Amino acid sequence: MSVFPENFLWGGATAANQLEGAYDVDGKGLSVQDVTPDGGMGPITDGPTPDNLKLEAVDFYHHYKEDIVLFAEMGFKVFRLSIAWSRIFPNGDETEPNEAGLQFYDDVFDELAKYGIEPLVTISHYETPLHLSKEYNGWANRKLIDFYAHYAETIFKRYKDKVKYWLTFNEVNSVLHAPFMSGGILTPPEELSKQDLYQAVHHELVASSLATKIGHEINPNFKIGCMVLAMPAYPMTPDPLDQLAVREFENQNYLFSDIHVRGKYPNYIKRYFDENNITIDFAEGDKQLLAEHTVDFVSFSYYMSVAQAHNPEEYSTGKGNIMGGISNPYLESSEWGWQIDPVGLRLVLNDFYDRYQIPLFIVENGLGAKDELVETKNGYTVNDDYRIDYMQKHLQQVGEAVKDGVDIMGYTSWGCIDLVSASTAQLSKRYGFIYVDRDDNGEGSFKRYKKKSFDWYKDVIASNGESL
Ligand code: BGP
Repeated sequence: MSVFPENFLWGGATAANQLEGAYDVDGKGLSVQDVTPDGGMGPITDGPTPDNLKLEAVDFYHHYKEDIVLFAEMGFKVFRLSIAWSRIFPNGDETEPNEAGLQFYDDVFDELAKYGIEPLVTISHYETPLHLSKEYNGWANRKLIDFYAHYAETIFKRYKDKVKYWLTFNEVNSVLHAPFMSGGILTPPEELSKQDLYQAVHHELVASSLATKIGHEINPNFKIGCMVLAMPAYPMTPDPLDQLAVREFENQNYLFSDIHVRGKYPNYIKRYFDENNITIDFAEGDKQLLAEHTVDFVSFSYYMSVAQAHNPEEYSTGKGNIMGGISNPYLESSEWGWQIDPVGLRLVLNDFYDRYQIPLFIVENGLGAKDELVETKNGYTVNDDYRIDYMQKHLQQVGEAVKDGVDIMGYTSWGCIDLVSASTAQLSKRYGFIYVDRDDNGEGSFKRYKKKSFDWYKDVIASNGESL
C-alpha cells in the first residue's frame, strides 16, 4: 500500500518567462525578465537583447500541445505554470486586458483539461511588467496593489471554471534578496533602504490578501495559497549562539508564511524593525485584510539547506537558491554548489505543518544538472540517473513526512520540461524529464526528447509513489 494519499497531486512546475518564449507575440508587453540577459539579478539592458535566452525560451507558446501530450503520458495530475502578467496587461496599469493573451491561457487550460490535468497557476512569478518597474519602481510603490488586484480579478473571472489552484507570488520572501527580479524594484539593492524594502514586502502581502479575498468571492471553491522559498538551516555547532543565528535566518523566511497564514505580523519581527528604524506604513483596512483573508494552503520550493553560525566569517559559504549560507560538511552539492539534503525536506514539511496545520504543497524541487543527449537504438535520450537519484531520495522523505502525519496536497518537480534557468539565464542548467534541444548560444531545433527520468517518474505516478 502506498503511503501517499489517493488524490495526491503529482506533476511538474514551470514559469512563463522561463518556458514560453514569444516575448513580443500577440500583444505581450515587456516584463522585467526581458531586459535581464544575465539572470534576474544582473544589470538590465535598455531593451531586449539577442543574448537573452528567455525571449524565446523553449517556445512552449508554440509547442504547448505536444508538451502537454508528454505530461499526460507521464500521468501528471497537475501542471504548475504562471500567467505572464504582461501578456494580459502589457504595461500593467491598463484598464482593459489584452484578449489575445487571455485566449492563449484559455487554450492551454482547455488542452490540459482534455487529459484531466489540473492547472496550478502562479499569478506572479518574477514577471512584473517592465513599465510598472520603470514608472512606479515596482512593489516599492503602493499603487502596485491596485494593478495586481485588477490583474488577479481579471484572470480569476476569466478562468473561474478552469482553474482551481492559485499561488499569489512565487517565492514571495525572495524580494528581500532580489528586489528587482522578485519585486520589480529598480533602485539598486545597495541604495534601497530597509524601510523601503519592508514597505514593498508589506505591499505584496496586502496584495496577496486582497487577491485571496477577490478570488474567494468569485469562486468560493478556489484554493489560494502562498508560495515561499524554503531553506532550512542547521547550527554549525551546538553553541547556543549558532542556534540563535539559525532562528534569525529562518524567521526572515517564516515572516512571510506567518503573515499569510496567521494574518498578522509576528512578535519576533518587532525587535528587528525597531533596531533598523523600520516602521511599516499601514493604510486603512490593511490590518483587517491581512487578518480576514488568509491562505488556504502553504506551498514552497525546496532545493537545499544551509548551515548558520554566529561567526560566519570563520567558515566557507556556499552558493544557493537566491540566498545561501555556510557549507555543511555532511552534505554533497550540485554542480552549482546547492547542497543536496533530502532529509531537510522532511524537516521543512514537519516544521510548516506543526506551525500552521493547514495543507502543504511542494511546488518546486529538483536537480539542475548538465545533461548529455546520447543516441541509442531507440532514438535520442539522456541517461540522467543523477536526477532520478536526487528525486527518489527527496520523494522518499516526502513519504516519511506523510507517515509523520503531515497533510501534503501534492508535489510538482521544478522544470519538468527543460527551461531557462532563473539564476544563470542559461539552458545548460537543466531540470526536466524532457530534454529540449536548445543550447546556451540559442542554437537548436527545439525538439523534445524523453530522458531516462521520464519513465521513472511515470512509474512513480502510476504506482502513487509505491515504486519509490
Ligand atoms: C526558484 C524559482 C524558479 C527556478 C528555480 C531553480 O528560485 O522559483 O523560477 O528557476 O528556483 O533555480 P535556477 O533556475 O536558478 O536553477
